[in-house]
Amino acid sequence: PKNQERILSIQSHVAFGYVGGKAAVFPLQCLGFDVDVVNTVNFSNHSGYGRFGGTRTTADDLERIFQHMEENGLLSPTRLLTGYVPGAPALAAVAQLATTLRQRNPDLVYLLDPDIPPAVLGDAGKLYVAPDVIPIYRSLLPQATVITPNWFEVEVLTQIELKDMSSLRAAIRILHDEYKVPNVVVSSIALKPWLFEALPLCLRPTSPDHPSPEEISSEYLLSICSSNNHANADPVDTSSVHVYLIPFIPGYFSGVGDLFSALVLAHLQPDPKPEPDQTPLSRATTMAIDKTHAILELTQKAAKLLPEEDRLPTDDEQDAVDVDRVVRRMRGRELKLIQGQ
Ligand code: PXL
Repeated sequence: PKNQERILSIQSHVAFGYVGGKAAVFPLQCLGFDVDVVNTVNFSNHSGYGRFGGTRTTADDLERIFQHMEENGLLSPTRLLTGYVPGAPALAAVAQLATTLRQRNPDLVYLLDPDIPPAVLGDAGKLYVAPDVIPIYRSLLPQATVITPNWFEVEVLTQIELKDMSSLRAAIRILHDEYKVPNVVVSSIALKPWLFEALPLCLRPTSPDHPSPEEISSEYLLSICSSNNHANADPVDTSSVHVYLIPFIPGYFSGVGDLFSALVLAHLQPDPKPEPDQTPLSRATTMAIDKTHAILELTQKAAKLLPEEDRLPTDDEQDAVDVDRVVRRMRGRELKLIQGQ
């Protein structure tokens, strides 16, 4: 069936390494999709290196590319993937295109990764400032088939502070009901004590060496996916929620979320007969988590074999004065996508 499937991927490009489109396109091609690629930035490497540069694609340039593709009849993807888009004008251009593609094809499978950079201001704790991309993302949400926000992005989009199970439920419900997103995946959630306590006993991890909830919690991440079953027009809560417990691989890796989102999109098959207890989204999320975890394990294993200077631990003070040190560490932590294909 993939023979007929064409994904339009709109994400960042880096010359060296694997984030944005570089983390998404090759895996999608390996899975048999034709992928059309529009670059939202053209950088040397990802921003975690400390030194990076290149150009951002302007809204004008994006519109020109979309317009010429349109004139040539090249704009009929079956799936759409949008990731990091720098700045409100460029994001508005992407939003316009997504809306057009959705109107043209109600069956379009659109994965929106709402990348909202946190701005930290002042020293009176963390004060997050709403950048001008937030209202654009909110207006774009109803076009999406599935979104993959992180914890912070859920809080910003819904304006709900996630501090207990009822606020978490309320936030997901807002995404389903108010913003009409049928499928939501929140990946990489730190297993906070209140989340740990909320897990059913059969899911709660135990560790003989680390018996306290805090210690056990630090060894795992949670992912949550939720699908709304609005098809039967039932106004009561009919969502299916699945929770995943993932062994935590420590360290700073970039592009993991971009790889994960691409895999969720690739494996999302509207299946009339999923396995019992599965939904199309939970099936896709399972496969995406398995594969992302395997790539991360391979990446970590390879990083451990590097010469010592290339696997330096983070040291904020040292890193601030020695960017070369940061570069060496980052270079050794690029995802092993090719080796793990
Ligand atoms: O989502 C990762 C990512 C994507 N694109 C660019 C980045 C990063 C992470 O650092 O710098 C340009």
